[in-house]
This record gives sequence, C-alpha cells and structure tokens, in this order.
Amino acid sequence: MPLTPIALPGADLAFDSAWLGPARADALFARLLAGVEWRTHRIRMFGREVDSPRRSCWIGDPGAGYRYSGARFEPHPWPRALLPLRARLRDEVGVDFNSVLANLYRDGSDRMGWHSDDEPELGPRPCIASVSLGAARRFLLKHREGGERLAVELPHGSLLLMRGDTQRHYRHALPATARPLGPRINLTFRRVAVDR
Ligand SMILES: O=C(O)CCC(=O)C(=O)O
Ligand SMILES: [Mn+2]
Repeated sequence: MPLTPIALPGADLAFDSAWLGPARADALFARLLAGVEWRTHRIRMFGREVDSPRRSCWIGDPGAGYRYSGARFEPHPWPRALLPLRARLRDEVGVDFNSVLANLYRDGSDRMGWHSDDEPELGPRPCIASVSLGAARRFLLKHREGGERLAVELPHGSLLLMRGDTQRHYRHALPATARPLGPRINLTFRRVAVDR
C-alpha cells in the first residue's frame, strides 16, 4: 500500500494502513511483546509524578537519550527485529531515525493523554514515524488554537507519519476505550540530537 496524505490544515500527515503485511506484523508483535524490557515510566502530570498508564521502553543509538525531569536517560540498544524497519524507513521516508519510543497498551484502559512531541532535542519540525501492531486503536489530533480535529484508526501493521508543523500546531492522544481489546504496541521512530 502507498503512503497517502491525510488532509488536515496546518499539519503534514501521511498514512499507510498496511505498511507491514499481516505475517510480518504478527511476527514483529510477538517478538517485541516477549523481548522488549517493558517498564512503567514515571510522568509528570499537573506538577506531580505518577505512573504512566501504559508500559514503555526507550530504544536508540548510544547517546540518543531523552531528557526527563532534568535527568538524561540512556536508551536501550536496538532489538534486532527493529533494524529492518529502521532501514526501510530510511529508504522510504528519507530520515535516519536514531531512536524509538516503544509503548505497550495492555488493554483498552491503557492510554496516552494529550501532548505534542515537541521536546527541544527533536528539533523544530520533527518527522515522527508511528508504527502500530496488535489491537486497532483510535488516535486523535486536535489543533492547539483552532477547532480542527481528526480521528484515525491505527490498525495492525499501519504506519502514520507526522511531519512539518504537525507538532507545533497540534496535540495528539490515544484515549482509553471500554471495548474489550487485546494488547497493542506502538513504535514512534524519532531523530533526536545526540549529545556526546
Ligand atoms: O500510541 C500511539 O499511537 C501514540 C504514541 C505517542 O503519541 C508517543 O509515543 O508519543
Ligand atoms: Mn506522541
């Protein structure tokens, strides 16, 4: 399937609902579910530190760390299963992503609140490649000032690209759902400034 633009004013989105075929997506999901060191990260909400409502793992090249609450965290090394995806994204998207935030949503109650991926180490107009595996979930975008909103269903094997001014103009979220759902893994490939 080709990457197809999604029209949304002030954003730059492209989507492929079947970037990975079912067999590849199934194999990758099983390997990541069993092989990634899933942890509950602590996040800051309304000035307090709380457990994030999902499991996560930061993966990347040495030095491609992320900053949180004044500390810098070193990423986990790349699992072998992710290297072909990194290479394919380099070819098809033209970005050499040096890190991935992997998130595991155990069921419909795991979620991610409204935010932008606008950390300074991502640069002013980051390209973020989001690969989804497992249970399909609804991904929401809403403009920071205007009324524009968008909901996209992200199925098993899909790829969503967020580029240009998307993070500057929009927040996004993955809401909880009461539907009985199995686990979902999301991989957001990013290119962060390396400080060494
Ligand atoms: O799970 C998703 O689809 C979104 C994840 C996300 O926004 C993030 O990792 O920053
Ligand atoms: Mn995000």
